[in-house]
Amino acid sequence: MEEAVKLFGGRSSPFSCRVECALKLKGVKYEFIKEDLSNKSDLLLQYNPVHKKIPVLVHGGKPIVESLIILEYIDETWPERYPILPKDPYERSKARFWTKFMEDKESTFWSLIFATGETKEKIVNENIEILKTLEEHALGDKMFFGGDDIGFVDLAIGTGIHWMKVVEDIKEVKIFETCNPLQAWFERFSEVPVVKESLPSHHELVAHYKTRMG
Ligand SMILES: N[C@@H](CCC(=O)N[C@@H](CS)C(=O)NCC(=O)O)C(=O)O
Repeated sequence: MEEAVKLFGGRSSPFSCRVECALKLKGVKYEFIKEDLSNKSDLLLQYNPVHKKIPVLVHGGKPIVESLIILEYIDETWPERYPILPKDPYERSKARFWTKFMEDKESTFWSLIFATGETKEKIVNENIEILKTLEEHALGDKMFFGGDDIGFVDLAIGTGIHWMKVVEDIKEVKIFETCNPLQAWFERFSEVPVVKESLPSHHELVAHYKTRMG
């Protein structure tokens, strides 16, 4: 008998969204448990006592935390279905490098939310530099970061960029627009059926963050 899979997540979280995409790509049936982050459930605190964050994947009663670690767990647990990480060790190491690169730069992106004036301008330029680096060194002329199909890096970066476009709108800045190859890649990424059905709408997210940012 298959062990139950539960995802403690939230519709407005890019980290939760990338896990949902991975589960759908693998065709894994799961129960989605929406967490209210302003009133976290006892189960969430029990399953993720260190960071107290979503997403948490619970498989057969055992919790796995941190979205990128969850993606690797999903790939290793259902290896016979859609491959998320490349099989080749060298290609795997490159995929891990780029997801780590983006993870290390996450604070540069989120710091834009409360930035103003010159600081805002500086952070915009830093984000453009990050995207240009991705374009030049990771994407090149490939269809997807994963090659002909989406994989680990696409899921990590694509969900991040969907949210970046929301922050761009709210802060009235242009980051993504200056990166043509990445824009074309994002259009292809967001048209992949599993991604299309999992990403919350841009307008929904703008409304959500506007309320939170006052
Ligand atoms: N590095 C974590 C980040 C997860 C994260 O930041 N989750 C946010 C929602 S988008 C959260 O649960 N925040 C609640 C809190 O910080 O109290 C991952 O990749 O899973």
